[in-house]
Parts: sequence; C-alpha cells; structure tokens
Amino acid sequence: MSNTIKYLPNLFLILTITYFSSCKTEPKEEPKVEKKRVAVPKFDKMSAYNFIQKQVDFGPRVMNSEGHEACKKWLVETFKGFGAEVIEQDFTAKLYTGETAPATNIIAQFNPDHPRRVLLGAHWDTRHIADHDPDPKNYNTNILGADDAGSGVGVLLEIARLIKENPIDLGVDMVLFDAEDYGNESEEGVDNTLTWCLGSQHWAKNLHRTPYKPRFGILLDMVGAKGAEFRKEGTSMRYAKNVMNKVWNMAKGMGYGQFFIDEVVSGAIDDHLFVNEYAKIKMIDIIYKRDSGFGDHWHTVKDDMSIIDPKTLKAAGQVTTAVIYNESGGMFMD
Ligand code: AHN
Ligand code: ZN
Repeated sequence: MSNTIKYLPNLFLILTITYFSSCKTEPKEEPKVEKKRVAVPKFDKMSAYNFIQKQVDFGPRVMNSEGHEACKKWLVETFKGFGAEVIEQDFTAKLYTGETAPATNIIAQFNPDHPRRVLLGAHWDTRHIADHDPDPKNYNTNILGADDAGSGVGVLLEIARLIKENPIDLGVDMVLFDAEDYGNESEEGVDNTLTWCLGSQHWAKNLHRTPYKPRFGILLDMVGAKGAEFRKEGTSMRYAKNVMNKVWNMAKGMGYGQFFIDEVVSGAIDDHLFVNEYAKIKMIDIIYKRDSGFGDHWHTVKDDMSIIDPKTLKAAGQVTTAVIYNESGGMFMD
C-alpha cells in the first residue's frame, strides 16, 4: 500500500475525536443567485509561466532561507497590485528536525465583502531535500520547485491578474500555504502525516475570517509539468466527490480531457486534507499523481523551469478560471 494512504486511518481517529468533542452551530443559508451566463476570460499561459520564472529566480523558497523571505515580499506586493486585500498570517513552523522557522500563509481576498465565496490554494514553499533523486549525491540539495509548487502559485497569480482585468461577482480567497513541503517521509510503523502541510494545518484551525463558509475549494499542486495528467485523487474523492466530478466534467467539455483523466487514484496527504478535516471546507486537489506516486521529477533536482510546459498550465488554469466565473453566474455548483 502506498505511504500516502497507509497512515490516514490514524489521523482520522484523532480528527474524529476532536470533531465530536467540539460544539458546532449550523451555518446560515446563503441567498440563491439567479443563474446567468458569464464570459470566462482567457487564461494567459505565458503570463503564468513568467510568474513561475519569477519565483524560481529567488532560488529555493525553503524554510529559513533568504529566497523564502524575498519571495514572500514579492508575492504580497504582486497580489496587492492586482487589487487583493492581503493578510499575512504569520506563525512559527515546528519542523520535524526539531528546528523552528518563521512561516506565513499569504491570503489574498478579492471582493472581501461578497457573501458568496470560493477558496483557491497552493503552497508557496519548496522542499529542502531532493530525497527522490535517482542520484544519492543530490539527496541533500534544495530543489528549485518550479512545478512543486511554483506552478500552482503561478496559476493563481495569473487568475488574480484576470480578476483585476475582468471583475467577478464573487468573493475569491486565494491562500498560499507555507511549510507544506518540509515533511518527513514515513518509515515502516511511523506516522509522519502531521509533519507535512504545516501552513494549511495552521490556517484550517485559525481561519482568517469567521464564520467562513466558501462554497468549495480548489488546491493546485504540481500543475505545470510537461505530460502531466490530473487523475481523480482519492482524498478529494473521499471528501468532495461532487466538486471533483463537476470540475472533471467541465474540463472534458472544454477539450482538456487528455489532462483531466477520469480515473481514481490513491489519496495524497496534501493541504486539502487538513482544510477538509479541520475547517470542513470541501476542497479538492488538482495534482499530477499516479497510484504509485507523483511525476518522475517530484522531489528531484529535475524540478526546474525545463520541465514546465505552458500547455499544462493552460489546462489547469483555464479550467479553474472557468469554474470560478461560472460559479459567479450560479452555473457551476447547485
Ligand atoms: C507526501 O508525500 C506525504 N505528500 C505529498 C504532498 C506534496 C509534497 N505535494 C507536493 N509536495
Ligand atoms: Zn513537494
């Protein structure tokens, strides 16, 4: 069985106990919107590509590094330039190594007063080690993380730019999670699930606004590699099957069926898991994943600009753009 799902039952037990020991109040009914067709702006794949290049130019965005700090400033300023109201949610990440690191979830809110909202996410930190590199000499090398996760951030920045150019009648919250990728891989008998996704764990337990009930969420993780295929990842299917099916159907209808494959694969431990479990938000993950693992460049020194293909960015980005603009006209989720 793959590492990604082996330790999930443990986590569920812990989380179920916390769930039943906390009181819940019913969320208020949201007003229904009248359905209308809304024009979907054109996602510019080269613009998204350039946003990835910008991040990679800072070097690795590893916890406790200069590149991480410099990239954060640029991300905050760039979102502000696109008209977002930005919150920097600072926290101290407790790494599995015993070290700590200053960490920040970057939250960009568009139309902050709109009652109808959707959530988009990606992680913005990069992995400290290339522990899946075929050459053991590279094991301790920081990776550039063009795909993991410069790509998800690049797609979100391009959507932010589109929102500025094409106002949307919807609240959109983009959360860039920090400290996703400093996890410890599980060995036999050790559950390291909680060493990953520290930013999303923090955010999901400390929402930037309450009550917060976005209609659904979409996480973008490794959405830029040449030849990427987005299969129906198991954690997303478990928590938010309806959202998954709607997104995949929309992708197929738009002609992106070669990227969005109608095949269920094992679940990933990724930011959406904690958003679903702790914050009870139906968030799916668009991720390059197979049953046996991720893309071949995953956590290797190959994860640089040379593996990024603007066509893949276009597929993930145009579908996500279509989802949110359709949602603004009441034409996506019922
Ligand atoms: C684990 O391998 C435990 N999770 C994969 C999540 C991830 C890492 N996404 C990008 N990098
Ligand atoms: Zn990673």
